[in-house]
Amino acid sequence: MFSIKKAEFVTSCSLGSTLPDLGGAALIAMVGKSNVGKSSFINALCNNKKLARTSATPGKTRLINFFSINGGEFYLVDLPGYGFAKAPKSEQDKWAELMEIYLRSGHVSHLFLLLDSRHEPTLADRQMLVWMHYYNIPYTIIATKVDKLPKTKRKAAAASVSRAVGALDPAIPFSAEAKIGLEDVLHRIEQIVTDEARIFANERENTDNETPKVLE
Ligand SMILES: Nc1nc2c(ncn2[C@@H]2O[C@H](COP(=O)(O)OP(=O)(O)OP(=O)(O)O)[C@@H](O)[C@H]2O)c(=O)[nH]1
Ligand SMILES: [Mg+2]
Repeated sequence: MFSIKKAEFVTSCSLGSTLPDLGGAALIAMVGKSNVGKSSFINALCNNKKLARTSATPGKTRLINFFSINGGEFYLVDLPGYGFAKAPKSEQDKWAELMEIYLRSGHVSHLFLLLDSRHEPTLADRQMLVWMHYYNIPYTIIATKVDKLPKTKRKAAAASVSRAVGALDPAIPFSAEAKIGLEDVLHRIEQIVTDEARIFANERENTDNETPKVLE
């Protein structure tokens, strides 16, 4: 059974930073509204509450944070959230610029779009889906905080948020708090990592001399 045995922080990036060269390993990045539970999701998967910083106050994650899993088998990327209404406009513009440049960089293999299982997706959530389609990035939807819903409603809520945001497949019901959905997510990651290894083996010859990508 595929598992996460080791997780380590690698580096943080912002506008102007050079993206780390991770040698063709799969990069799985978390996107979603501020406070939806992206950093908690990473911590739950890695079984380490101190790996990514979390907070009850939205807007905690401000940089792109890279975590190496199983000594570089693949990477998890924690991204700042969107839709943080209290952030100044300049901050929101900076976020949008950083996100768009990062998603366009071709650095991401797969996105996990996190949606709160209790709420209707917002316009920004649907916009994110449009971006993922536009930049042709494969994605999986995760319905977070299902511990706050009765057991019998979780599956339907996951299907409902997914449909509402315009995705084809139902979301994976997840809770970092109650450790629900870990197996399903790990199974998904295993598929992504296996696919990526195959793609990388095919493309390696063409990318050997590629210069590092800068976020600008
Ligand atoms: N009940 C419950 N609370 C959760 C769960 N996951 C996260 N939270 C809480 O939601 C709040 C936000 O969690 P974060 O993981 O910091 O959210 P984030 O998406 O990284 O937020 P930003 O970094 O601001 O974009 C924290 O108070 C968490 O404890 C969950 O599965 N269940
Ligand atoms: Mg965060």
